[in-house]
Amino acid sequence: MLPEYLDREAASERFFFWFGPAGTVTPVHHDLTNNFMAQVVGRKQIKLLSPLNHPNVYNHLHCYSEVDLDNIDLERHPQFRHVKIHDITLHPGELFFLPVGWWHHVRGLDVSITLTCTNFRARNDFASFYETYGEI
Ligand SMILES: O=C(O)CCC(=O)C(=O)O
Repeated sequence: MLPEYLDREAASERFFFWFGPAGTVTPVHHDLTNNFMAQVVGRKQIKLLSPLNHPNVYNHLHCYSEVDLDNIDLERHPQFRHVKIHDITLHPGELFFLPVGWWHHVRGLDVSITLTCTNFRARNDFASFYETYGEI
């Protein structure tokens, strides 16, 4: 439970369970919390983009990008050519710290179970002052 970092009392509301077959995709977006991603079963591929890429990711709606990372169309999204993508594979038993604002596209490489923990002891609600909530 990582008591130095996570608040056990808050786990039931701020813990997320991701379960799916190989090939399940969560399209590129950023979160409004810091996350720990705990990989329990199977592997996950994470394509990670720093928040510095924000002007080039075509953030058309809330925290989502218009760009399909599986099929990048540079004619439609020319600014995306400036984006650096970091490729990470998360294995069972690994814990990944995903900082708030980092863009991520996630694919299950196997049947996969991931727990996402946002129940940090430190303040972790960055949604309340997120100005681009809704259509932009
Ligand atoms: O594990 C996944 O498929 C997606 C997790 C994710 O995108 C998130 O927790 O924000």
